Amino acid sequence: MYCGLSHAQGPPNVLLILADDLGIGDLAVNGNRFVKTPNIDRLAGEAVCYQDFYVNALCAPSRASLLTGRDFWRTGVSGVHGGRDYVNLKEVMFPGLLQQSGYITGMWGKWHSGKTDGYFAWDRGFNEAYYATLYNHFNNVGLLNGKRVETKGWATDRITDFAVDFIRRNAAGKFFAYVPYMAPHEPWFAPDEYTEKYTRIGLSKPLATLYGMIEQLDSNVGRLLTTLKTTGTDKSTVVIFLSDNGPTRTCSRFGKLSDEDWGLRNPQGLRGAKGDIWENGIKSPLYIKWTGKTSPAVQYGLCSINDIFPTILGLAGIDIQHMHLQLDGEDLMPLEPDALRGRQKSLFISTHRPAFPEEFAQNGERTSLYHPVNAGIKEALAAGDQTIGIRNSRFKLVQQDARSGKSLFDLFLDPRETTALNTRKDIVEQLSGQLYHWFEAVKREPHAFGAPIHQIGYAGGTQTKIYACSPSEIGSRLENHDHYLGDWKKAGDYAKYGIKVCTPGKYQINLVYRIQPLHEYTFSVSADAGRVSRSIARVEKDAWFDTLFEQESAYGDMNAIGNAKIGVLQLNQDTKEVKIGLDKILIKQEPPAAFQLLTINLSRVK
Ligand SMILES: [Ca+2]
Repeated sequence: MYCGLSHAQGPPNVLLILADDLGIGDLAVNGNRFVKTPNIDRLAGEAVCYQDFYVNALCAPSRASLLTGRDFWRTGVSGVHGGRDYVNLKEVMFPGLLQQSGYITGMWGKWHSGKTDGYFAWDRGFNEAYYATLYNHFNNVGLLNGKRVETKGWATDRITDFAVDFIRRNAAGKFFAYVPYMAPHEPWFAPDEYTEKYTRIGLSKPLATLYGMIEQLDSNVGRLLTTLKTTGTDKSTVVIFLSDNGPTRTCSRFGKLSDEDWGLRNPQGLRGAKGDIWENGIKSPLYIKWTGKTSPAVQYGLCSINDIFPTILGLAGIDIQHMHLQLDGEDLMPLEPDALRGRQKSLFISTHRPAFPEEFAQNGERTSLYHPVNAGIKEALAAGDQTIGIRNSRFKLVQQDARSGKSLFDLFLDPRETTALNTRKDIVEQLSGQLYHWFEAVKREPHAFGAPIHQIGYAGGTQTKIYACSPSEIGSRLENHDHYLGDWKKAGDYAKYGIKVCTPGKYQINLVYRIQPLHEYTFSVSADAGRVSRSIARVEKDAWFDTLFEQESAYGDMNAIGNAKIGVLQLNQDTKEVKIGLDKILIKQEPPAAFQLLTINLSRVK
């Protein structure tokens, strides 16, 4: 007996459903006038509904907190791309703890916690996993337990297929099924049979498509819930539903939603959108249902995505006290009305990237994009420059940036954050003190703001890829982008990458890149005392071993991307770093165009 619930049959299964960029107001149950979400509405009607539930403002930060139970900056995640989306390998993720205690664990969909060997779901506590490539909503190509798989049709349907099959196979045992859908993340796409009804009633094309996508997501949630019934696991499974961040107003396919459409998507009129620390960026539905054990209830009281980790481990009956995990989350048990009433808690809120200090900018260094954070920069990060906030049971203090100062809102009276209170300096001072103290502590965490350590020859693997946008150090002129390291223009430019050599040996090094005609670049790649070098002057096409690279939509035209063999390097057990240097550049056409480095591919050779 624990959490006040009878527990004769042992710990329950857990079905954790995560929507992507689904706003609170994207559900009919929450006041959306047009979208049809009967399955999620029914789930909400039967579940404990948490009204004051917060997530982080973007995808990778929320997934980091979900899986580790910690404020995401502590985990090494400080962005959604540019190498900032890897959860440090020393961070403990709860699926591994479930697995160790006898659960069979599975995950299918959007991982977004690291995309190279060692960081994938199957490396981090899942018995089986499908890594879906972002954001290919149709005919998704991904990795199933590390092997390339081409799925057909709508990704939302295929993700459900994987989960349904898993639940059927494991119905007799204890399972944890994590279903992080990619819907309704933009670009918005949906089958005609879902969108037509919305266009027929006069909704705009973008909104009709979005709502079609949400309805398709909803019917797939329905399939999951039906599967629990048909497999007889309905009463032995806790269902948890949430989103990872607030809604977006802009879609790459359709542009920005009109004011009218945005009003329909955001019926509560919350301030901000995905990416913001305003309420609409960070509020999410949270529904938890255990058939036969929980009663439908509306739960008030502050809680956050950090709480999911200890709650699931509590449900599973796993004692984590002795592990000293330093979680920021707390168990939400008991799943009963009023359980959180009077909960004294402060939530710390931050946007994804840290703001660099002024002196860093004055030195002529890059301050935008994803410049690596070295020890000096980390130490110099100032709380006063950051987009951060703090929320207690009633008040929320928001610091948008250094210039705008701090604004205090009474969310009890002003949930839309329309009017900053200027008379409560005492509360501002108190919350601000807490907030700044938190930031100073977080920034000193060992994993905070670090670059990934690339695992070379992980689990005996022979082929490994380092994404060029995840360096530990770069020459100051280079510019690190979402998916490539750009602006290679001058001899002396360099990038370093942290590695761990799991399987020592000789590795063939290839560079994958974009190059402009009439340019010639001589690169060297070095590790320890070894060094190989050669020039690249065109789009070469050496043998590819990539399985995800060409599928991630951001990469564009593959004909413009080269793959050149540079040479063979010995990597030893104690090799900690690979360095790419631009030794010479020959430009036969002005103005010079920048070379873009996409990946460094390593293949072990006999
Ligand atoms: Ca998201």
